[in-house]
Amino acid sequence: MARRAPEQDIDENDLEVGEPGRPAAGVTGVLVSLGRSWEQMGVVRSVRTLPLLNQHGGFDCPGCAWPDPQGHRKVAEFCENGAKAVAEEATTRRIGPEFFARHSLSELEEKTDYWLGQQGRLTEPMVRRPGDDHYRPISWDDAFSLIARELNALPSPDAAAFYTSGRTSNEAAFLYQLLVRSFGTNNLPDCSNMCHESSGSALVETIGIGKGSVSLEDLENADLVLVVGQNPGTNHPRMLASLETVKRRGGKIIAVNPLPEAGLLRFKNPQNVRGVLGHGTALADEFAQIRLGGDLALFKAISGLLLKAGAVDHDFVSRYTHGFAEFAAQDVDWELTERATGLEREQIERIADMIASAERVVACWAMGLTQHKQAVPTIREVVNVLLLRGMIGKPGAGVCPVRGHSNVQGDRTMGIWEKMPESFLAALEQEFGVPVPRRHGFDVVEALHAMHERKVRALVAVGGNFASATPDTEATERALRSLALTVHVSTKLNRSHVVAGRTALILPTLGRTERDVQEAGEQFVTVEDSMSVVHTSRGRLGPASSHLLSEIAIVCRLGSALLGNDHAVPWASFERDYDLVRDRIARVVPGCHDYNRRVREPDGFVLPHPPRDSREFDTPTGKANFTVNEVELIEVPPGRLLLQTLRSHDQYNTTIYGLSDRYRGIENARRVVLVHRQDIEDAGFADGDLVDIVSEFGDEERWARGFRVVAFPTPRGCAAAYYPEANALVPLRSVADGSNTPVSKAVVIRLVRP
Ligand SMILES: Nc1nc2c(c(=O)[nH]1)N[C@H]1C(S)=C(S)[C@@H](COP(=O)(O)OP(=O)(O)OC[C@H]3O[C@@H](n4cnc5c(=O)[nH]c(N)nc54)[C@H](O)[C@@H]3O)O[C@H]1N2
Ligand SMILES: Nc1nc2c(c(=O)[nH]1)N[C@H]1C(S)=C(S)[C@@H](COP(=O)(O)OP(=O)(O)OC[C@H]3O[C@@H](n4cnc5c(=O)[nH]c(N)nc54)[C@H](O)[C@@H]3O)O[C@H]1N2
Ligand SMILES: [Mo]
Repeated sequence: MARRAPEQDIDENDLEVGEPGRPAAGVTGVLVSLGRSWEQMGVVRSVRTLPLLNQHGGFDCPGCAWPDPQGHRKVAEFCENGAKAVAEEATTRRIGPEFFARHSLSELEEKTDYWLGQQGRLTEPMVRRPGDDHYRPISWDDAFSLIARELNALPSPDAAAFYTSGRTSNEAAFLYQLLVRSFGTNNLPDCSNMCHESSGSALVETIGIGKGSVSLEDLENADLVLVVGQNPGTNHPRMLASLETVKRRGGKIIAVNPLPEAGLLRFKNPQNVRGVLGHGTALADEFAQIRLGGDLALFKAISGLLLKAGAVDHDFVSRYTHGFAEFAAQDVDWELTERATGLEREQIERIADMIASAERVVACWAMGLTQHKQAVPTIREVVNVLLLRGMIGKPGAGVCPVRGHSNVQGDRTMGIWEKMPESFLAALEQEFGVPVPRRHGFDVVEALHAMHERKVRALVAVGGNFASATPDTEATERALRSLALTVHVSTKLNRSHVVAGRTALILPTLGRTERDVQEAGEQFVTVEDSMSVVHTSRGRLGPASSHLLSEIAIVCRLGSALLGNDHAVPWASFERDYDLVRDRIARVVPGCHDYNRRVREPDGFVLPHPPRDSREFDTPTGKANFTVNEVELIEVPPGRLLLQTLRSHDQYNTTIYGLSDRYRGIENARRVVLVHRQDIEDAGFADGDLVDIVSEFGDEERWARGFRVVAFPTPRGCAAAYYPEANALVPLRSVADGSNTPVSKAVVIRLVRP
């Protein structure tokens, strides 16, 4: 296993390539996670921490948003990558004022995200003042007054953008959006804008609510599960155990993916003896190796085949849906379908047959669908197939957009959205007696454009790594450096801190794993998982430093500093006792009545979901809507490739844990571009050559230099490189229709010799 000392950075010449496609998880996964934990937190801290992961009374895994089983939980309800996420936060490494005295900003700018993240936990508030090349310590009080002064000096509240990443608790998110709206703007861009926004848009239009309709039990009781555009072996490893259950009960799995991802094809369950010792379960019964962006055409063709075979749930369609006649009048263009998908008609027919004969179908998807220009219509087509078969609001069936960040769904429920509906804004106004602005705010892409145009002059971020997660790195960094103010509430150092505005602050905060004691005693927070279950999370470790404040405390103190001690919102009492925040959530947020009592139930509670609960669809037609969507072929000129940017097995978004993309067989390097062997040859290169990548968008060109080409079994014409290194290539203007999500999975590129 390649591990470097924290003071070293990545040496890209150490690349090793092995055979991809070894079984996912199993014994190696357990060993890797223990190794990483011991290295970062020491044995005693690991033994104390890991058993509390996802247990009643313990803390919610800061990794992904995959739900916990209700009732009985296994002793170790975590996975290799969850353990790495914990180790990353619970590390015993620290960086305080002496670190920032030793390293200037200009020096830190030269480091990779990997190096920055490996330095350890932030311990004290720091400020970079105009013209200084160092961050220096600042007291909390001075930090809040300085931020308040800068924000109040802006020409308008709309000149600030307030970003959130999806780790923020429900309580912190609720207070944060209240603070931002009390200040006078709806500029609340969040990581969801780059993530499942397309799912939200498509689901609201078609079924009236932007959330998944299945429970964990539904998924495990399905007799057919589609896993589309998702790599669960790496990004949602605990999902593999549910997929294994599906298989054990005789169900089938169809994987649709351009890459033969190990977790989809074979899985060894580390939580049972058979899994640890055996050869693993072959998961996918059918693997459709689709071209990037081909899914709209695929699902449209599947619908055509279902219609032709008469495999339609007419009772469901007539009682609950709208738009069937127009939808059913379409013909399948097979030539277009084969060009878009790269799949053979026979395979699509086999898949349609499997769907036609299944009683309970769940469709799961993630970034492989959401980050395309046609993401929204693509997801609408997935919904069309399920509607045809009556698969919404039925046990063991439904839509399952698999969420990323552990509380990204909860943050939305709490009002982190630049365009919350009027009903929410009115309830907020009524509850607190503060005027709430109605004009929609900026999402991530709009905020970036506004920064370029100097309309936005300040960025405040609760969590995340705005500089590295967003598209068009070079231009984005220029925009961030030009801001009057950047403020980051963070646990660890990242690129966004070193791409500093004129005045820049780092506010260090408690993580999920840490005990949070306030005046009213020890506190817990609440979160919502990917399946709308709301439950508590309580950290147990001692804080990384005695100077840390919780995110809630930071938001409350900023609230008092910015809006005045006599502000209508009782910021100080909210900081003392989080129950008081939850009482307000109960009164403002739909579905959260009696919140304090219900979250204290052992498994928490499930938020209402009308299509799932009672086949009610809150759409303008009052029904679930069939939609008609046109296939747009992605134009790739000769000699060009279509590039997707994705996660390796050893990272959490922009946080790089290490350099081992084990299941794909790539070790020790991250600046690699995976290309089909024949395409490498056709471009006049050899496997392992060093190349520069040029992205082409209209007449714009973007460069990312110094990548190794690696021959990989991707479809012809398709390539892959890691996020965030490849973000420099993603054009800011290339966005999904209807959701404005950056198109990170289809970038037209050419490879050039350096
Ligand atoms: N360990 C770990 N866990 C994580 C994260 C992490 O970084 N590390 N990130 C979290 C977050 S925020 C999120 S959003 C999720 C992300 O979870 P994923 O969506 O699984 O993440 P990606 O790596 O972006 O993988 C996209 C997958 O879609 C496939 N794909 C790409 N384009 C297409 C296409 O056009 N069609 C089809 N059918 N497939 C396509 C890719 O080959 C890849 O397998 O994971 C969450 N969990
Ligand atoms: N090219 C390309 N770009 C992408 C994607 C892609 O697939 N391709 N994926 C997109 C997706 S799906 C997402 S969700 C976004 C992710 O975008 P972000 O959410 O902005 O990025 P992260 O890397 O998850 O943020 C990591 C940082 O969060 C901070 N942090 C960690 N835990 C905590 C905590 O408990 N509290 C606080 N306050 N801070 C904490 C740490 O300082 C850490 O450095 O990126 C998007 N960008
Ligand atoms: Mo995400």
